[in-house]
Amino acid sequence: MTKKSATLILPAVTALATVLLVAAACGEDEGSGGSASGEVTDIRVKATDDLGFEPSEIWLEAGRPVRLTMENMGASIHDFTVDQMPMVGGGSTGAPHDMSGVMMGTGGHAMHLAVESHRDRMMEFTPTATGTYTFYCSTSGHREAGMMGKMIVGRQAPG
Ligand SMILES: [Cu+2]
Repeated sequence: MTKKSATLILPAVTALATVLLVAAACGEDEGSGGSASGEVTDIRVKATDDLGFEPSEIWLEAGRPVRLTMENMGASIHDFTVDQMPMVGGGSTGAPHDMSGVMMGTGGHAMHLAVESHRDRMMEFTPTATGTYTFYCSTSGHREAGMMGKMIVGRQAPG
């Protein structure tokens, strides 16, 4: 299964990169809540000190850009981390913090979005392959306590 999808990822990424470049060249609408972002899926995830995410299941479409905002409802730092997921964008953002002994920004994550207490942060990415991917909080002990969920990426709906 992974072998088959691996061969499909490269052309998809190239096509997506082209689309993104074209989109950027066509002018950036800096307005907030503008209609130019009609193709973007807006996702809001809440992280709580109960060591959970809300929602813990996120449904996405391959090839459709996502604007994910994580809101930290708790008193301690939480993050939204995905180890492996084919995507354009993503990366690392937010405050450095204790991640079970791993320094932030040393790579190895498709996505790492760290959010301080009672703040929110946004990250943009486009999933490029269908599948189910685990996300979790990498703050020490949080994943082990159940602070995780899944992103289910399906085919983009036609039209
Ligand atoms: Cu956490």
